[in-house]
Amino acid sequence: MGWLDKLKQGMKKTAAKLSGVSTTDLESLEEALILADIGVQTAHDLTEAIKKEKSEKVKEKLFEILVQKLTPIAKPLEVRKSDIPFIILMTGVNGAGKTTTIGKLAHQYKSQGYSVAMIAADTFRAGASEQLQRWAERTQSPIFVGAENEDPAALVYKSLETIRKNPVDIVFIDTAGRLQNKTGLMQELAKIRRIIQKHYENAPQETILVLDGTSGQNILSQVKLFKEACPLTGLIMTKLDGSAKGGVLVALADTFKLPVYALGVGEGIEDLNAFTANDYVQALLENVK
Ligand SMILES: Nc1nc2c(ncn2[C@@H]2O[C@H](COP(=O)(O)OP(=O)(O)OP(=O)(O)O)[C@@H](O)[C@H]2O)c(=O)[nH]1
Ligand SMILES: [Mg+2]
Repeated sequence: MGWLDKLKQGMKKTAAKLSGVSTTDLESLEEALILADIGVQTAHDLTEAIKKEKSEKVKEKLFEILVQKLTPIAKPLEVRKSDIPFIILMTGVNGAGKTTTIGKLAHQYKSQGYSVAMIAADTFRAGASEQLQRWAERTQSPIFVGAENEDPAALVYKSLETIRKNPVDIVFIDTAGRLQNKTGLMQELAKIRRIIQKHYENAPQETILVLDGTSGQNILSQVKLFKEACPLTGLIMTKLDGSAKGGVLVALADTFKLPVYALGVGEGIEDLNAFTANDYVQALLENVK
């Protein structure tokens, strides 16, 4: 199955929120857009813009506006060869898909010929390191694992010391899940970031917030609070399959200017792809007439 079909399949539940809706009935369209988690204001703005459309081509207009909105945040995650080791710090709330996404990305980069290492800086949850270890084995990537409850920042420091002597192209740092309102844990994240900078001034090149696509509007608060604690460079949204709230990406584009690098539509190693506005909007509006 190609990516677009996979995305359409994955976004079925979100698209279902817009099924049976006709672009000629703007009131029900606005309602359906809200139900798909696009956000109240955004849904309103969209229908207002469509009202102004004089031609019959209302769906095309809706398509065009959405693509225009999303294009600025649809950016690929580019590894800059001049900036190696390219360090990618993964953050997010519990269960968002951080560890799985590292596995999927490592797989992609390995197949492009990059060397990859992983640091399991989730030293608190039992089984967290083992989970990353399985992805390291699958992708044949070296991995740094700490002792139980070891200070994650200390582990990161030690690991980067070794990486300095044995350079790799890309380093993924997996961190423990943390709720955005837990100040202590957010400070820990900032500390990990500072520790990385003791080794490499320009690092981490990427600090990615992984978002669970089933969380709906709560995602907006996650982005806001993580961003305050630790500068983010981009977002990845997982679990678009199984989510009926996939429209929240549009709300993200309206609220923050952060790039969205990739979308996850399943648990498998191949179930992650770069986010492109066109494919996403096509999947979203699949059932709109
Ligand atoms: N359906 C689906 N499941 C996913 C996706 N991404 C991750 N998962 C599943 O979500 C669950 C949690 O994923 P993890 O990668 O462990 O999430 P995490 O953010 O590392 O979790 P913590 O370390 O506990 O905070 C696992 O069962 C994954 O297989 C996705 O895109 N779609
Ligand atoms: Mg994890």
